[in-house]
Amino acid sequence: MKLLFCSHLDDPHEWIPELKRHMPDLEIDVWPEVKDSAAIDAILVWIPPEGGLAQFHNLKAIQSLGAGVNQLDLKSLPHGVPVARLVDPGLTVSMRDYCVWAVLRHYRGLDSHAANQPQKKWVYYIPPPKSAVSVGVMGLGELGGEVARVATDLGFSVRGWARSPKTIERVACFWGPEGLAAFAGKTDILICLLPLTVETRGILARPLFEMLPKGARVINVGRGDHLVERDLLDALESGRIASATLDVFAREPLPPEHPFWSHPKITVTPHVAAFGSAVTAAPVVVENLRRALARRPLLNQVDIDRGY
Ligand code: NDP
Ligand code: OXD
Repeated sequence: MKLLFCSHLDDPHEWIPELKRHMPDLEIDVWPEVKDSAAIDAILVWIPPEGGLAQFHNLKAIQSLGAGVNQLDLKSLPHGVPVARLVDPGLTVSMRDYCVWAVLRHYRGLDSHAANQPQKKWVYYIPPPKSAVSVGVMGLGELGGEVARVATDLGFSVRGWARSPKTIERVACFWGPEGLAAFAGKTDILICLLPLTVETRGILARPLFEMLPKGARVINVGRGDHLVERDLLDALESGRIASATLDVFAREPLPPEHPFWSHPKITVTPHVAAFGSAVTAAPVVVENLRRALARRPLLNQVDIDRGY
């Protein structure tokens, strides 16, 4: 089995020993050093190399280095080659931690305390009981499902929204476009953990903001193109949305002149909500390489038509 590693973000020196530990006879080329493109059986990729993947005629699998796969431009990939998104226990833990941080920060009013400090203002703020605050998670997959579960463990009232019906203990589940208004109507802290697809692009926009209770908080850890930026700025201005924590942006890195950087109600983090680790992800990737060799369906295989 010959694998091509292709990423400008992930470190091959971290990945190669871990992959080989689980598959000692694995051969690995690191883009752009490809000796023979016809010899490549599988690719482990964040963003496809220049020229696309059609140059690899014998690909048996495309394994994404991201949980999201929109950056692969699914429709441009060689037809019939299975694609898997990354499900990595390490990635899930880091996303869970980030969302806990963002939710508790809003809930405990930590931004107000930080703003009061330079003015030496001693302002007592005791939040309402957690059970009176509702956390709404859009996307109840690998990451959103875990975030919803941890939010219930913290004591919040939790609701979730997905594409298909779901049952998660102590989580009020809603689904489909017809379930969106009921989901949003009682969501105080909204977390977007959707994949970016034709259906979800631009979903964080005025119609949804108007469904939320006035003063709701928005946390976007999905993709930048889920958000209609102008609508968020307007909603913050009117007070419909009280504040936003944004980890992902339509343009990354976020350009220096972008208004989000200096907006007092927006917290920007540079697409770091979750990070995978070769140590925790390699076993899953290697299992998929074995499956590809045996021409068996991959774990976490993407439905190309659905887009995730
Ligand atoms: P999954 O594929 O496991 O879950 C996706 C969830 O979204 C599913 O519950 C799915 O519903 C739901 N969904 C998809 N389309 C719709 C729709 N049209 N309407 C309602 N619900 C929908 O993905 P993950 O949980 O692994 O990852 C989610 C996203 O998180 C990634 O695609 C990526 O964009 C983002 N991400 C961001 C990171 C960061 O650092 N900021 C890191 C990693 C991921 P159903 O269950 O019914 O199929
Ligand atoms: C991912 C990401 O999709 O890091 O994994 O955004």
